[in-house]
Amino acid sequence: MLGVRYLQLTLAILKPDLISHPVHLKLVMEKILKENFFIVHWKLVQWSREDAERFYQEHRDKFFFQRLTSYMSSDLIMPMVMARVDAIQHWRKLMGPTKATMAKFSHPDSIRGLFGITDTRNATHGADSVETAKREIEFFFPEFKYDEWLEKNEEKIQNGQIIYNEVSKTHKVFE
Ligand code: FUP
Repeated sequence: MLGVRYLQLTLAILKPDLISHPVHLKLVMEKILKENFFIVHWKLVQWSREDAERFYQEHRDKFFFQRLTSYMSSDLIMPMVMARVDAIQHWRKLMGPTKATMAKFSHPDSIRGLFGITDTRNATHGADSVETAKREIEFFFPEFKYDEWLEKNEEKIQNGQIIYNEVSKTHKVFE
């Protein structure tokens, strides 16, 4: 396929408070499906402190770095690869502003506005560019080939050859 891509992939993380709250988790998963994201891969991971520090290294000089890496390695997290038209920006819009304490007032219907607890415990993460999405997908799913996946599946998805599997909670592309 030549020219502009129809689909984009992004990397989301559902953070510990969301994973440990089944009702909130279910609502977020429903929101993801309602907003026409395709769930390509997900897994549950418990990070070591070092994993969290490596992932968030761009923030190592920020005042919240210790708090952030301690929180993100405190319990299970759920990284997800999701596909959609304009996936990166759309997921960020759905999440709302980083600072959940503000989001509660400015974007009360956003995921962070609804389920964020503090500016650190802010429910979800989302890649902010294609480059970051590729790097972050590689971080969690090193076997996943970003460009190859789009190349192989984009046209099939456009033709409707995709189905959501309620058991695996992922979408499957079929022939
Ligand atoms: P975002 O891209 O919206 O996740 O925002 P940032 O990359 O700026 O921040 C990454 C993470 O740092 C946030 F998700 C939570 C944490 N953080 C804080 O703990 N306090 C802050 O004031 C800002 C960010």
